[in-house]
Amino acid sequence: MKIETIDSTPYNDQKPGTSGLRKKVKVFQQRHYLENFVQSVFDCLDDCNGKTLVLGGDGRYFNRQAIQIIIKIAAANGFSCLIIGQSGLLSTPAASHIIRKNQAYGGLILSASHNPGGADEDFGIKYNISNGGPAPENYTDAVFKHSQTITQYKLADIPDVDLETIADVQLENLQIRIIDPVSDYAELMASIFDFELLKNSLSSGKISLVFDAMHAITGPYAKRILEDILGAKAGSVINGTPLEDFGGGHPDPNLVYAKELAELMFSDHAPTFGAASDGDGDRNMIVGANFFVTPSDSLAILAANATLIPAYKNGLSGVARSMPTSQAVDRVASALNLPCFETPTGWKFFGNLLDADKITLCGEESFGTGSNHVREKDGLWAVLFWLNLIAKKEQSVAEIVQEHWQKFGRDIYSRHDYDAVDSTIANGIFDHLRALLPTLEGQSFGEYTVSYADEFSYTDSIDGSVSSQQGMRIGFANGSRMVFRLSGTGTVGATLRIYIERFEPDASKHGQDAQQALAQLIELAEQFCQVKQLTGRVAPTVIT
Ligand code: VG1
Ligand code: CO
Repeated sequence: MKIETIDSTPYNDQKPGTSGLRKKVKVFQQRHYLENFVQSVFDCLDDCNGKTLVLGGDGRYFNRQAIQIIIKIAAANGFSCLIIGQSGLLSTPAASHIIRKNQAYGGLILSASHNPGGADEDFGIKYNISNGGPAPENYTDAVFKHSQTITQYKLADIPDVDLETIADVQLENLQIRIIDPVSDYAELMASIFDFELLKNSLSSGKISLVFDAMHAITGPYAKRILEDILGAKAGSVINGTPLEDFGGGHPDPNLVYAKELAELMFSDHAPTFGAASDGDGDRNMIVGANFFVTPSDSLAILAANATLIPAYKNGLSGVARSMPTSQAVDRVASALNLPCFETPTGWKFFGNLLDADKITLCGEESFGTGSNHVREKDGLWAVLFWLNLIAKKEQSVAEIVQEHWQKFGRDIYSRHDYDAVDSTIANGIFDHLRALLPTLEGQSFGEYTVSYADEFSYTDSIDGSVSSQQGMRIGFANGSRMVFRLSGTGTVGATLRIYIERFEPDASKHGQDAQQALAQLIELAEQFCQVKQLTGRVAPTVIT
């Protein structure tokens, strides 16, 4: 195999964020841009020789071209086996599983997840390590550093690979395996959940469902598992064909962007269960008939009921949530006497805890939940978990949630996002907050007395690594909390996220609308950060 060494010039903006490197497609299409980053990833690994690499993406614009380029760079860097999803497709959780199942050295996942796709939209790339999970920060920091000085990359002189045909192809020392992207993952799901029970409930129509794949990667997965294997009515999966531009939408599973599903679920002909997934299939939205489940509650409910699921019947070793996620799961952990960890935002922080079996379940407020079955959050897994619970408990989504609140109290929760804020203004807001926090402790604002105000820093209990500046948090004496963070996945300006929660033990008040119940805290958050005043906006871009 002829290997060429190509001279290149470095870029200074290849810093991976919360989940990989995300930029506009046009940025990725610059000369040597993708090549530099991929070579930097490989240069920062110990030795790629003779190793296996998994490759796939969410099917967005530039996915196929990028895969052909990466194949040539991987071949030139000595990988001996490339496992690639047919048509270049792999959902993020499926990629994680395939890395683990094949004991691959790692994988490159091509996705910008919930960011829109298309020639003028976003592309992304992320390296996952041999446990199947996102590379830790010390590695991504090293890649960034290397990318700023890289001067050349290697390219194998081989023809483009046929990604459409499932086959094993041998190119001299390199084996290329084009695999069915769904079958291994479907098998894994069958090993976790009670598929017989699910078949009975779904094929009989006892549970009716609509799954909105939002024209992203989960379409083929949901169709195969929910319709073909479990017998849900044909057409239960909507927007099920992956499109390069996701049909022009945001593949972000919330009530704003999954509009078609939201309208159906809040109508008088709503099915028993509704769900949606994001661009790369790692996140989920759960909706019952006329009832929305907050992701933080979803995590707590899965933890509280886990022993009803075959794979978790012996109980959980522990649970974890990201810092801005509500404290609902903490209440479950304390009732079940389980360890409970609080990590920074982003799945990479759960990896060590899962590997060390300190936790079995974990999740984030941003519609991500997962378990030790892979090292990524997993949208369809959460959907199957809920379906399994509904079938087993013979209750509706609303009944399950309300019963949970009665037992544990309700953590009323909301996140307000301000997208595309001018970066100077956003930085100003955080400088101001940083100065304000130390002055707040002990101060009272109406019924809210500040008991702590700090900037979250995390020390990994397994490897001792420290991640600082992970968001500002203000806690109140009555258990309420607010958190301010800047997003690490946006590609335009800065996205400011404000997370607000209040605990309500009184069951007679559990029916409240979250925005109303949180109104005072929302006002207080504005008083602290002044985002509306400084940006001239009247409302958040998205409220979840
Ligand atoms: C967001 C979410 C975070 C999630 C991340 C990646 O990050 O808040 O919880 O892990 O997206 O998810 P940020 O930095 O924008 O707040 V995904 O589905 O985009 O891979
Ligand atoms: Co995602």
